[in-house]
Amino acid sequence: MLKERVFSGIQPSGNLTIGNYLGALKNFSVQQDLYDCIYCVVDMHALTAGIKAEDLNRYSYEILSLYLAADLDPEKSIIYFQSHVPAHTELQWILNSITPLGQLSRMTQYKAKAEKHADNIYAGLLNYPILMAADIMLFDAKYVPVGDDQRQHLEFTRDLVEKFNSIYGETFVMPEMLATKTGTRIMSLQNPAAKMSKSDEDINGAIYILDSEKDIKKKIMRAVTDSVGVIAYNKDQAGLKNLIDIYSSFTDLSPDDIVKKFDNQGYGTFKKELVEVVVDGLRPIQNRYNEYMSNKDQLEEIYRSGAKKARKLANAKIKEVCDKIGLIEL
Ligand code: AQP
Repeated sequence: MLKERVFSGIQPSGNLTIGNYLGALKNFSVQQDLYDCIYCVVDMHALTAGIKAEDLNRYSYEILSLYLAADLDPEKSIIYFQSHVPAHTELQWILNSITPLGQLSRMTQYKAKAEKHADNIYAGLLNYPILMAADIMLFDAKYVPVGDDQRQHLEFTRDLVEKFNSIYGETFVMPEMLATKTGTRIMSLQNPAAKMSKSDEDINGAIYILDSEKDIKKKIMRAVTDSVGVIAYNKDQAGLKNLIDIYSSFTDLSPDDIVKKFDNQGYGTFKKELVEVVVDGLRPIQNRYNEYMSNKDQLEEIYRSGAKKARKLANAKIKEVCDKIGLIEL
């Protein structure tokens, strides 16, 4: 029986955080044994962040290496760079034409980023969700393993699937979110009301996957908590709740187990143990990452072969779409 398809991607717009790891990457390798998986480095998305050319290039290699270090296996999954498969942007253009502008402008991520950079908002930022929808629809992905922060974009994709199918006839598979237990939304260590992001200007708000032990310790010990002074898991102690979520995601202990474990202990003791949990959790991936980064030939072989497989699938889908919308076949 054919396995159901999974598609996911991470944009090379900065150093990956433990939010990216716990919300997305950590689950990728588990899924590759259960599903037919496609994991993309969505480099075209990163252009919407106004990134410098040398940074885009470096982060792209870094993310590919992190995929492999997180146990993604090119023999089991298709791993490639989005820009190597032009069908992504081709489908995006087609979907542009059935996307209501009002819906795009109401997207939370767009509003948050537009507010941050009010002086230079580009069309790419607004159109980002359409490209994401095209990524998913191009491969008829049934499941999309993304963090909770991307839930709205997935709903948007579902709307486009429904709309296209109702105008042109059954063409695309309706995708669903493949949710994770915890780690679905890791928040900034400095502002628990904002999600932890790789492009956050406050580097103390994020723990990066490649951070040194010293930096991880510094950031966790300085993380914002509260003056209640009791270890508990509730939304009124949002900073602490976030730290418990991080602990839980790395250890698979439930938040309740963690609260019990640290009953009657201070925040300092909890934070010190959290440092160990995070450092131990990241060490294997950090070690393997260095091995992959030092072998660019191997990386090239992997992304070339991935692009070839992805193009074959994507081109067949684009052909079907063009036919449905009335474009003349060459
Ligand atoms: N804080 C988070 N908690 C849980 N999951 C998260 N993800 C991102 N941040 C968190 C998940 O990581 C995957 C990759 O996302 P992306 O790079 O394509 O875009 P993003 O969601 O916009 O990630 P960032 O880190 O916030 O990037 P920037 O700062 O460039 O916008 C997704 O599956 C996402 O859910």
